[in-house]
Amino acid sequence: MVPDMARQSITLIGGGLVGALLAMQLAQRGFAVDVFEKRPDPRHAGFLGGRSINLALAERGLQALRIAGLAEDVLQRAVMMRGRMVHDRDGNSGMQRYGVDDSEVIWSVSRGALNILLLDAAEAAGVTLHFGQSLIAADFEHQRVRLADADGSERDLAVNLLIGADGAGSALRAAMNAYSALGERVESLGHSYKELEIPPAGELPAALQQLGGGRDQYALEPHALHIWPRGGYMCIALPNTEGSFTVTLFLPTRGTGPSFSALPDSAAAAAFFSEQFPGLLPLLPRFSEDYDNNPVGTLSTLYLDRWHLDGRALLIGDAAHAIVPFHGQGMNCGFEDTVELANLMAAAPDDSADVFAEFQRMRQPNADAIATMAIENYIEMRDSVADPHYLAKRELGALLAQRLPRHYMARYRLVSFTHVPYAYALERGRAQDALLEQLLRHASRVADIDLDAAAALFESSLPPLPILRHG
Ligand code: FAD
Ligand code: E0Q
Repeated sequence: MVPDMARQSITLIGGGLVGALLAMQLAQRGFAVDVFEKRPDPRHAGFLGGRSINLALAERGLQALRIAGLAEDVLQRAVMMRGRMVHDRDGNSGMQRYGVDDSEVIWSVSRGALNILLLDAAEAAGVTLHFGQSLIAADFEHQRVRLADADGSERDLAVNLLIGADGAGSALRAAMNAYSALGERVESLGHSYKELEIPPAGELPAALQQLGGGRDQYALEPHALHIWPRGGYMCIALPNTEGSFTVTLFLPTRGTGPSFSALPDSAAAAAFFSEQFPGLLPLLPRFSEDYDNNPVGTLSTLYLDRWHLDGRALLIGDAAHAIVPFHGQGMNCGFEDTVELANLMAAAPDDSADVFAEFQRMRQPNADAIATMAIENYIEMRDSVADPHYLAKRELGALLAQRLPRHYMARYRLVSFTHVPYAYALERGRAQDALLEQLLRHASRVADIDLDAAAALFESSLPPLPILRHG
């Protein structure tokens, strides 16, 4: 690059997970990047009032972090999860492995710690961060935005390229949509969530401290994502490095059965928990405070016809395609977005209209596919993980995966442990599922199935999988 050549300048709205990682990569590729983030600097202010919230990082997100040179740092602060531990009403639990071995695991990471790491990395790469700066309006005719600081005082700023990584409730999206309709559609799931916390075992009554099998300081098996599926609702728990777990209750927002509106306070909710989650409640010593103080979050899927306003403004991450969290892929998908966009921008730095259009062309079919799979995984999680037919399919799938690694790979594994496009995983998963159903129609027990015939059916019906192994 010519040293004194003016670098394209980019104004990024939102310094969350996707914004920070995108900013870093754009700076690495020579762009001048300013990030405006609504919240105060988490490195000084303390993150989210000190609540620890975590999320699952899988291969797609990890690959983006590798490309940015951050994977090692992140994994150092992550807890490995080998599978889901399913807890039934009677207090029995069983582990369902996610992959075939320990090369196929996912990672529980602290959202706050990850955000801080990404902000530090962005700054080190040359990004200028502005905290306590909320986008409140955009004038696309004159390429100006209006920002408000924490006291509400406002200022105008001239911008060149605008990118919105400001999350599901994106203010930039609202401004774009008001200027030129984006074809926005929000499908509410009708379910909401609330976070609770299982403290380290040492903080629980002595009688409960062996529940994790005496493992370290954890009250439950640390290397698992715990699920308490109950049909219309469920709880999950992900491990934190400090020995605690963050529990998330997913429940209908309103309705006559159990719902957040029917359980408005911790007194009502405690009675519900002691009936439906009797093994979990004793692990939640701060149940009442957590339930009464922590907010209820809503869950929906966002679809847009357009992610960009010609070459002037683009949406990325949740701002463009928020999904329900039941596959643990929202951040992973957003991280994949950042690599794609940074590469396209670097290849054609002066053609933002083409780059933004190409970005949407490449990513939207995949965002749509993971949106569909995330909703399907909810049904699977809350209803089926304990269902005999589902378990039989899993068992048959595992046998076929061993026997036919080039012709069968569970959809979960395609999504979580490979880089094949999400749209391919959805399509391949449908085709494989149809064959499994066909085989199980004639034999309800896996032991009754002729595996040679089953293998022949898969080989003759489906093309081989692409080369899947990552490095
Ligand atoms: P966000 O993380 O929402 O960041 C947006 C940023 O923009 C924030 O910092 C916000 O303060 C800022 N901002 C907002 N408005 C403005 C404004 N007007 N001006 C300036 N800044 C603004 N994904 C996974 O991959 N794995 C999981 O296990 C997982 N679990 C989840 C569990 C739950 C309960 C939920 C709700 C989501 C989960 N997700 C998970 C999804 C994941 O949280 C999101 O996909 C991810 O956070 C998207 O990142 P983002 O940067 O696009 O948006
Ligand atoms: C994962 C990892 C919030 C959340 C995050 C997740 C998962 C689930 C259920 C939920 C899906 C699974 N899953 O276990 O199949 O793999 O991230 Cl609810």
